[in-house]
Amino acid sequence: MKFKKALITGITGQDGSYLAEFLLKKKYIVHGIKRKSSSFNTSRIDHIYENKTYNNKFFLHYGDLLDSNSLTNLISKIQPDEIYNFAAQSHVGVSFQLPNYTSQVNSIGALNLLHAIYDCGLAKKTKFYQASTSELYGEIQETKQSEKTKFYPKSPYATSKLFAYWISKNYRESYEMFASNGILFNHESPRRGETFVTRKITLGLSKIVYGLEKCLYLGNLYSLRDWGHARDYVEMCWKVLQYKKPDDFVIATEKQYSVKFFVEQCFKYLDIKIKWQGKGLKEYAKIVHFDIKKYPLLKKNMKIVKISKNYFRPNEVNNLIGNANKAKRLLKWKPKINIHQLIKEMMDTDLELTRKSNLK
Ligand code: NAP
Ligand code: G4F
Repeated sequence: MKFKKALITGITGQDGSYLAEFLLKKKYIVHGIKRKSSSFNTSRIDHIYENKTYNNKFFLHYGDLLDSNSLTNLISKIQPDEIYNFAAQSHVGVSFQLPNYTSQVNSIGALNLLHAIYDCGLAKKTKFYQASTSELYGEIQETKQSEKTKFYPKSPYATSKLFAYWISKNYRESYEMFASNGILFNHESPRRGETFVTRKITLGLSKIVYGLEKCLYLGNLYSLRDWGHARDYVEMCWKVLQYKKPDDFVIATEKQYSVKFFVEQCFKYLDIKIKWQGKGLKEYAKIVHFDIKKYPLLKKNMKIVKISKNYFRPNEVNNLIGNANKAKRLLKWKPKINIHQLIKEMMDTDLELTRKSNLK
């Protein structure tokens, strides 16, 4: 039996790790590109590498989206059936400080990959998935954003992803390449990077509960996002490449919540009552009720969430919510995990992680 071969860039990231698990379960041979770093960057995939079931099915290679030689060499050697381009400088806030680097990796990186496929003579064989983003909508032009909504990127990250979106379409149209964009709205998980807001909240509150930190500092509490679960969404990335033709799909839960709501739901899950006071940069949440036996290190009236201007961006995307009708209709998909299940999984994992690290 001939197994399909997939190549994943960004395999060490949140989505790359879930997609690798998903494809291995589907009997793919999975190759991943990891970049050279001065410390270990494979913690999200070590469990796969160490799993004997996946001996000779899971391979990691050094490479970098900015090193086109590495990409051409790998693609010509592996001859993948599918490539998932997840690699990126993916932090919107950081992209304002690293605009040039972000643009290189996210824009030219995607082009390097597409052109490597073309140069290897695989334009008609290898399907290409581009990790596009709801950040493309930025200053929204429609209440719910679909594949037809006009883009208005508001950060170096979003503009770099706009290039990647269009260059993927361009290679599709110019060389008949199967190149598709998944326009994914925010998706989170216990594997989310620690500086993205949801993970920052679940990890931050866990550390406070265990006495390792005293306060959680956040930026814009009023920003609205459509949050799904990464494990749910990688199945969609795969479905996008199984569709009968290359196309672009919005993937979203179609539900929207504020950062403040996310914080409140985490406290609710922990069974700690808080009260918000103040406005603007002076807004804060204080603890008004909790079980001292359960949380011996907390104190009543303790200011547990404060606002810091450091976490505001020069240009904010205030309001995102997707319209995923096309994906539901053509790919027969709907999200399985709601925000409360997501919060439960993230809080439970971070509480356990913090408890264990506190024992060391
Ligand atoms: P992530 O956790 O930040 O992972 C990014 C991955 O890219 C990491 O494996 C990182 O390697 C790798 N990478 C960065 N620069 C690279 C380079 N120059 N060459 C090769 N690899 C490089 O991101 P994610 O949340 O999994 O998201 C996956 C993709 O979807 C990204 O392209 C992101 O922009 C896009 N996206 C994400 C969301 C979301 O809500 N998560 C929504 C829409 C679109 P290291 O581990 O070494 O840092
Ligand atoms: O968690 P975030 O940093 O995610 P953001 O900016 O929406 O970007 C993520 O989703 C995109 C899809 O729409 C991806 F393309 C992108 O790669 C990334 O995965 O911030 C969410 C919201 C923002 O409005 C931010 O201003 O939370 C607000 N926020 C408030 N306080 C904060 C904080 N964000 C961060 N990171 N840290 C804070 O302290």
